Amino acid sequence: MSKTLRLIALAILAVLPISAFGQANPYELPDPLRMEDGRLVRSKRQWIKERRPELMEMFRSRMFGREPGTAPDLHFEVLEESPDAFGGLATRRQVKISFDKDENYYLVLLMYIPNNRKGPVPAFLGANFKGNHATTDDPAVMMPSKEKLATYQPGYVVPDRNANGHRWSYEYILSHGYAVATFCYHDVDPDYHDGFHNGVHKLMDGDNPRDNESWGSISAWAWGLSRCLDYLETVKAIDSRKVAVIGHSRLGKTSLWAGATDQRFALVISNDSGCSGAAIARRKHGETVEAICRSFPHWFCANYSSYGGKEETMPWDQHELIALIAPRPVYVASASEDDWADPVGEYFSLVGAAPVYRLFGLDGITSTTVPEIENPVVVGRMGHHIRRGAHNVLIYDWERYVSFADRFLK
Ligand code: GTR
Repeated sequence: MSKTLRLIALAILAVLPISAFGQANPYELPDPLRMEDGRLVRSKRQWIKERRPELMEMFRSRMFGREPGTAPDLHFEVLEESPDAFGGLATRRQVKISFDKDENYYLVLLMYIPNNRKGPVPAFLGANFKGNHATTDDPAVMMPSKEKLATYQPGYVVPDRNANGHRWSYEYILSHGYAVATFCYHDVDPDYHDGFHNGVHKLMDGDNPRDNESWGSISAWAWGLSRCLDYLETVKAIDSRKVAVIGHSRLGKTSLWAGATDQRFALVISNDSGCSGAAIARRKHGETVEAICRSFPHWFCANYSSYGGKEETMPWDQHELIALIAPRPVYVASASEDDWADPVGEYFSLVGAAPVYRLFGLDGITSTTVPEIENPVVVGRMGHHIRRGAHNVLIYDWERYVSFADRFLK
């Protein structure tokens, strides 16, 4: 079957009997291996030198915006460290990662490093929603400072300690030999639309006027993940060539974009990233481009909203965001009740990216039958599961991520 026919077949199958997840718009995916000038990509070299940069340009100019280079004065200060975390399982370290000389712009990274290690260990890195203190009941984790809180959305209410602890299975991760690091995403760019005067946009853009391709918040959070990786590169206990970047929901969109923009990330995990993350936009199932741009215009560059209701005119689709991770391992997870994120569309972005992995001589997920709930699938460097239940990150998800990472990072 020709490539075009295969893509059409995939499109038709994709709207067939997966009634549990509802119906979707019929669609035809752009071929990730077709250059804008019509040429077909035939080699790894051509992908790396020509097609990948073309796609990066597409995502930058039309979706996430153009991220700047590194911070003007990146420096690190260990604020606290103790080897006694979780009854001696891990060393906790809290680090201020500052972006400017005067330390007006910084994030606080919370790290746990397993004590039982022989050499440098691989790590998971991901941003969190509610603050480091909300990821655990560890009482030594610092609350956000008053000074930091003053930069968050007016009226922001500090979540309770451990409010999101169920999302961070620290002891499980650590006991499997991984370090784990996280920061609150508001530290990098508070998640509300104030015209980009807050967060690192202000620092990095200065007085430069914004245009339709200027970076949005997802791009800023991804930039923050890269600055954390800069720090991890200085930590002897961590093998910085083995850092998996992970995120849930809007932060799953962010981990995918971080994996695309920063190829130092060795493995990329999208947990329920949905619309503008792993989900195929053309399916228009659950959240659409129009809906997301209406609710969260600040997440993207201004150009993105012009595709609202016109997804079929997008010169790309989200399988090409997955393809930008190739040849590195990528995992896409969904939850059965998370219809808003379109689990079927999330699955098909893996299938749509598989031809690019193939170009690297790697197997990928190619079955056009969406796997059953809680029937995880790993093929080559692609992993997938649909957890039973709602939009969340739970131990079931972490168990799959750790076992997937074991294949590549151990
Ligand atoms: C929803 C949004 C989704 C997803 C989610 C989240 O309101 O529509 O795209 O990002 O928020 O981040 O929890």
